[in-house]
Formats: sequence, structure tokens, C-alpha cells
Amino acid sequence: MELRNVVAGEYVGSGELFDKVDPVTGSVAARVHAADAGLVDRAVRAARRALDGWAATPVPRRAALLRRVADRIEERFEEFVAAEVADTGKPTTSARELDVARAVANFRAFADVVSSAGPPSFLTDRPGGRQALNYAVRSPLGVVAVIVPWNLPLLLLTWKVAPALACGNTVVVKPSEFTPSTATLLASVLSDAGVPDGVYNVVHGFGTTGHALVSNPGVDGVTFTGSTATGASIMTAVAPRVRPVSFELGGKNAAIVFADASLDLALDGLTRSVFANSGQVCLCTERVYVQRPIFDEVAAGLVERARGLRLGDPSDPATTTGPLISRKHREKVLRYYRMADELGAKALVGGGIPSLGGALDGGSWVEPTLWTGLSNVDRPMREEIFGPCAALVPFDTEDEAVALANDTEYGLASSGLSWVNTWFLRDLRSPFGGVGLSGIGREGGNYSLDFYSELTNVCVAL
Ligand code: 6OD
Repeated sequence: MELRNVVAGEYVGSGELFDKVDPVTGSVAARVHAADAGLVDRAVRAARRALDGWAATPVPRRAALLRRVADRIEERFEEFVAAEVADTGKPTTSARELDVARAVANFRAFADVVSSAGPPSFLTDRPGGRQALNYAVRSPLGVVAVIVPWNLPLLLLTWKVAPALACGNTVVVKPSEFTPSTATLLASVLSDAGVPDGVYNVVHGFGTTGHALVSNPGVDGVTFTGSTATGASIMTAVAPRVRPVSFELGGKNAAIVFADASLDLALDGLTRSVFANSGQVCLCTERVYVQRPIFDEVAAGLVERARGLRLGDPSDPATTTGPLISRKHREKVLRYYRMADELGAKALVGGGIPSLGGALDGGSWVEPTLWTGLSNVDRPMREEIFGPCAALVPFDTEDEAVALANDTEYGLASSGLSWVNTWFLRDLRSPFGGVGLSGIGREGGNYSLDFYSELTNVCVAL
């Protein structure tokens, strides 16, 4: 199979193709046409040509189109699931229940938000007892570059594309080179739903394609989810033109378990927050602080649950855990596994590469892993690993737990967002984003509208 770039509704090839590898087996799943700077420029120009017409489309019409997109994704639900699984290797059940379901929800949520939200207005007193009316008018940012990662490809793409289009922007999206399929499929759904050509464009490729996109003078803003290092390089690229950015970056998230917690609920929550998507979610827990009286019990319970995870064929409903996205990423995760070992940590479970047999041994699998014996000064406790692993550390007092959890340069789950007795429970109207190395800005509900539009205040003397 070959995947092409999408420019003004046309599927455009290039002279340069790269392999998209199936992380389950390591075999080549697709060949992808990489966009060079020239093709990226064509895509940006296409988005700019489409901008005036789309921006002038009345909000109710844009919202209706977004709802139609959600309906079309639902009609082709299993096609999206299959594409997401082929790219990521994640269990089919996860792709159904989380990724594709959220894509539908994202389009519906932002159709609702844009239909109902309006900036506040103010009556302002003037000298002499008269008043003025201040009201603000939203206009689109313009052409938005949308750069999204490989862990939740369609979920994160639509989380940005839906509000961007709702606000009247046009977009050029660059999916990760590891997960090009659902972004391409979405182009045909948008087109079937009646979104005009050029409103949504796709360029494929690696960092050089992303760099060409964010440094293109026709781009008016950049929204990005991915690594902190890439976020920093995007900031550098847009700095000379002073363009707005919205960044969801890494995390080094902590969970705190107090002695009076309901053990089963805590273990259910930790199993999800540590191992969901093989630990490849920026919100995943990699540090677990447990109050000393229940430390051994929590450790034993979590080990038992880690042993109960089923790695294997994504189409098997019993599979809970997929591979990592690539061999290269596995190398990174395994470096931390070795580092923990060298630091004298004890792996209560896992610590290496599983043997799954047959074709699966060609994939990028890694064992779910839990350590004790690490402390906050150790690199595996300070750097984002992005794998199915966590360290358990005891604490005595609440103050100590909070200090340990806050001892990080990141700030996503439990800084930008705090979950109590749950994890990754989302209401799409609430603000989402991080502090410190975890990002800049908030998206979600009206906060997304604030990023994807410019506000002009009008002051009318009455
Ligand atoms: O749920 C969301 O809206 C969201 N932005 C999740 C981000 C996950 C990062 O890996």
C-alpha cells in the first residue's frame, strides 16, 4: 500500500518514499510519499487559498459540516480502527474504545462549543454618566500547522483539527512518520462530508518536513503534541516571525496512593495509568508514591496485575497490551531498563524483551516493568521514558508525598491537570495542557477557541 500527501483535495506523490513498519511484526506495512519543502509550500498555499471562503462560511454551517464529519467517521469506524491498529500495533479494542471513539467525540464537541460560545461583553461607564459597549469579535488565526505524534494519532489529530476548522482556519497537518494512515483517511471523510478542498491538507515525512512546515512564512500558528525537544525546536523556528504556538509536550507524572485508599480501586487506576497504550501516553504514571503501611501490598498487587497483562495479536480481544511504536523507541526504553538495573533498582516484574514466538518476535515488544529502589535523583525518575514501566517509592507523610511528586521539571498530570481517584477521564470542555517542560497553553472547550482565533475588541460609545 502507498500513502500520498493531500494538497487541495488531490493525492500527491513525491520522488521520495519511506517504509512504514508494522510494530507488531517489524514487517513493512506501507510505503509513504515524503513531502519536501516544495511540496509543503504547495500545501500551505492551498490552505491559504481556501482560507477566505472557509472563514466566511457561517458558524452554523461549519458546525453542521463538523457533525457530518463525525457521522462519516462513525460510518467508516472499522476502517479507521484497522488503520490505527496497522500503524500503532495497539489492541483493536483500545483503538475502538479510545482512539476512534474520541475522534467522533472531538468533532461533535467542537461543533457544539463553537455554536454556543461567545466572548463576554461589558458595559463601561464614561464620564458624564454615559456608557460604552465593549464586545469582542472572533476571527480565525489563518493557516494552522498541526503536528501530531504516533501514540494516539487520530485522537490527537482531531483534538486539534476539529476546533481549528470550527474557528474558520484552514490546516496543514503533519502526522508522525510512524502513523500516517488515519490522517490520510480523514481527508477523504472531510471531503465526503462536504468540507471544501484545501481546508485540510496533509504532508508526510520526518523532522525535515515538519521543519519546512513550521518555518513556512504562510503559516500563522502552530499546534503541536510531542516531545519537549521538538517543541523547543519549533519555538526556535517560529521565533523570527513571532507566531503563536500551543504545545502539549512530555510528562513525568506521579501517582500518590494513601494508606486509606480502597486498594482494588487504586490498583485498577494504577494499572491503567502505568500500562495503558504500553505507557505511551504523555499522561501515563511513571512514578508511584505509596504510603508506607500499604507499600508491600500495593507493590504485590500491581505486580500481579502487570503479570496479568496479555501482550499479543492486536485483533485478539484478550490482548491488553501492544508493542512499542518502533525498534528505535524500544532501544530508548531499554536504555532506561538497563540504567535502573545499574542504579541497583529491583525489577519486581519485567525488565527486558518478552519472547512471544513466531512473527511477533520481529516486532518492538518490551516487558511491562515495575521497580523499587529508585529515588528522585535517579535519571529513570526524572526523564520521560514513555514505556510500560514505573518505579514505586514509599513515603510517610502527605507533605513528603506532595514534595516528591512536585520534584520534577515536567508538569502535566497533577499540575496542568489533576485526577483524583481516576485517570484520563476527559470532559472535552475542560482546559487541557501542562506547565514547565510539559507545554504551553491550554486547549479544550473555549480554551481551544482562544488559541485558534484572534479576538478584536470593539468599543462603541453609546
Ligand atoms: O485527551 C486529550 O485531549 C489529550 N490531549 C491527550 C493527550 C495525550 C498525550 O499523549
